[in-house]
Amino acid sequence: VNPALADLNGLFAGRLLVDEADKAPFLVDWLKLKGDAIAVAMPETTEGVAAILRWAARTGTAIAPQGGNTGLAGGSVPQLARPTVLLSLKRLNRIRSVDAVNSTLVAEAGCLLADVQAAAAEAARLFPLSLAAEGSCTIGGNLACNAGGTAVLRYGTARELCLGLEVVTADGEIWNGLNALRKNNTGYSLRDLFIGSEGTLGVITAAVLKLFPKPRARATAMVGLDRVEQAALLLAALQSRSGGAITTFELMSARALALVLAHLRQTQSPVESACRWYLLIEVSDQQGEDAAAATLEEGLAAALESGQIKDAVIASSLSQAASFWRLRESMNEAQAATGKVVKHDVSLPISALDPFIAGVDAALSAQFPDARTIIYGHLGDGNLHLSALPPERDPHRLQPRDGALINRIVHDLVHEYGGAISAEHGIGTLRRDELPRYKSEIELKLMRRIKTALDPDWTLNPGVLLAPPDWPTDRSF
Ligand code: FAD
Ligand code: LAC
Ligand code: ZN
Repeated sequence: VNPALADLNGLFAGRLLVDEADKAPFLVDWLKLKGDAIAVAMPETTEGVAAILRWAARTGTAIAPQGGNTGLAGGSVPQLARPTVLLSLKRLNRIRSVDAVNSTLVAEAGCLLADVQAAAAEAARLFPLSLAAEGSCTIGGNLACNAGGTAVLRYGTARELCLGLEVVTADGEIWNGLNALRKNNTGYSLRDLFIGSEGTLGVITAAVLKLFPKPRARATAMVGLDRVEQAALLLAALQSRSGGAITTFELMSARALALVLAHLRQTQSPVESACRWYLLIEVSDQQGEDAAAATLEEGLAAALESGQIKDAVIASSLSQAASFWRLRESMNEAQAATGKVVKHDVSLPISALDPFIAGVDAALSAQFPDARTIIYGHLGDGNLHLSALPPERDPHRLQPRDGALINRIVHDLVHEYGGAISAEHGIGTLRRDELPRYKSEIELKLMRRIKTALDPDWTLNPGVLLAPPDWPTDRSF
């Protein structure tokens, strides 16, 4: 046992876990990546976080912040070359205040996203960030990754939903930036620097979040069609017709839908016609139920008539809408049940989605004829999740080197079309070594300068996002 740990134990109010069995659940992530830590610290206050960071700076220990451990980029469990304390924010989980006049709420980092949504709803407001992991991910993790989800089209990513932050710096100082200002041009936006920095620049301990009026009505539909290009045109048409009231515009390939239906043991698809692509569309507005449904009905009827889409079903009840959502939200579980999956999270201009998909399909099926590729994602944001599933009869068939080749094929094509190799999950450790291939040297140099300015000893998540200077080059995760 590290002797400095005894000292740490006395430093903060909260828990320190050192037994292997107690630490174990924190050290494996959703993708089954394993990590290691000399201890798991669970502070209950911001001051407790600061005490841990000061101890880490003194003892040269690395710190790996963790929220709900639902991240999909390999950044939430420490896979570090130095002794590391995993800093779980889960017990720092109070809603500090709700301000109905300013339409803001202050939540501590460890609040579950679902609890933040519930606190907003209690004040008759909406906190719109929404993703399938919302019952287990934390608002601190959402901000650290600049999470997206299924309502970005209307409300923006986590970054756009945050007005202010409280952050503990690498040397253990507390920055109280919890202002609720909609406008603030008083220098560099430190808030925006910490958001999306994946725990490499500071530990987020609380945030001021923006609330919105609750929509008075929602209308939900599933649509079948054969061309992604037509889906992009449909989005533009529905946006015009509804005055920008489309909240969700999600895409699923036929294989993705079949996979999730089989996983849920559902024999019937909600959309009767066999199509190459399916969409989950939601309109939400302030006009009332009839108006939302009418917008969707009229828009889809026009699209059916012009042959833009092949089939459409509008949910006639809340439970039917929930059953459409369940298909989309079970997509990750359905994949996890197939074995080792090579996942992607790419973003492209919406106009490039169609040619990109054709190119990637051709390239992957030439190299891996028996791998099964599924595509789904947030079409309205130009964000595709593309996963290569293992061949059905041989779930261990895809080897790590196959994964690397698949990544290379997908990401090179993304780059060619002016896209990004991560849209919403982040770089983590999984994409770290690919980043230099796609970012310009000047961007990487500036990122490294920012890292060394804020965390000169590389205490915070060393090896996440950027490799430290002394990083062992022969180590591959
Ligand atoms: P963790 O996984 O614990 O951590 C993620 C990263 O943030 C790590 O690098 C960690 O060090 C850092 N971090 C965590 N907390 C803090 C903090 N307080 N301060 C500083 N750094 C911190 N993501 C989307 O964007 N859109 C989706 O639609 C989506 N759907 C998902 C569906 C499923 C079923 C699953 C399992 C994941 C999904 N994700 C999605 C990914 C994941 O849920 C998000 O990235 C989420 O924001 C991570 O939050 P977390 O609290 O679990 O963070
Ligand atoms: C989703 C996750 C993978 O969209 O981001 O389901
Ligand atoms: Zn997603």
